[in-house]
Amino acid sequence: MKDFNPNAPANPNSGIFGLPYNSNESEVILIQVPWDATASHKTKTALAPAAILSASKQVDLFHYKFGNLYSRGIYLESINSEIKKIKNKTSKVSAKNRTQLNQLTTKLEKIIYLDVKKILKEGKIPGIIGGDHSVSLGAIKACSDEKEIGVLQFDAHADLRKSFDGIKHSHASIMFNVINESKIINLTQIGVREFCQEEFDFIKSNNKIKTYFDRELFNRKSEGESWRTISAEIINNLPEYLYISLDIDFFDIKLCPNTGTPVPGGLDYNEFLYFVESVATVKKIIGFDLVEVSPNPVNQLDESIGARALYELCLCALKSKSLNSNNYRD
Ligand SMILES: [Mn+2]
Repeated sequence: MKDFNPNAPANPNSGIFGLPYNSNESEVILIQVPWDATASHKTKTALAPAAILSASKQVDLFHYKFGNLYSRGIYLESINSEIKKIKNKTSKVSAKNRTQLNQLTTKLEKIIYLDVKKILKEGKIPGIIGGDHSVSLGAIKACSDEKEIGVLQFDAHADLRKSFDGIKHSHASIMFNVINESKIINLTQIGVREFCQEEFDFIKSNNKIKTYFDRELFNRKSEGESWRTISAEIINNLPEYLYISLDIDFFDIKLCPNTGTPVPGGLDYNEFLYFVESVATVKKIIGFDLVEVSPNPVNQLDESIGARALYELCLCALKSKSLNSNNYRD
């Protein structure tokens, strides 16, 4: 700890973002889930936690809006041995054996659920580093047991398919499963720009879901509405307690060229920062995840953007937790 200089390059033996804090000293606890068994395309999402950890050492700690909030501690747990076991088993299962794959993903969900539950019990903020988008389910279930939460999903896709390719817990069905299996009171989707009719009909028929399609956001901005006005409208309709799920493909493909299903469009990075920082000053973020980052060994762009977006989520969650003197667990 005494060697820590927040202005200097990260010590190679330091923790995530070059921070010196241990688990006891940290209010944000990150869990890594190197999992891509349900990804549609060949991606390297399972390699994301390690690549993000490595890229995180380059992130400057001082934050434009929140200063040195990192001093409240961010800690990355080592990979849960149970997750390693499931991953090993999965690698031996034929991709065609849907029954077995569904059983293993259900087991994984329970492990994540228990890990997140434990972090919440300690009054801390859990953050999940995926992995494909299916890793969110256990975390959201645990958070929705704790508080009446809404999920704020940043994603190019609606992820509301009833099942995808015979896989119940597919990345493409994550929010369908969240709606049906967790206790969330609201799902707000931002930036969605690829979806099927079944998903569109589901959005329109389910009053828990509010989707701000990418085209709608673009059109409103084009016709003169400010991002401030649009953000305020969205944020005013959110419940008090939130879980944020950030799929990296939410951003324009120039920021995540290696992700499994990139789609053109999406918000600018600064618009994202403006939005989540606004959320952090009026709502309480009790948990979050970053998913679908697919490392690119050539330019390391996806993991560098991912590390910065993750840092932003950590600080926004910390900021939101200190809104008043009460701990969010009341
Ligand atoms: Mn997604």
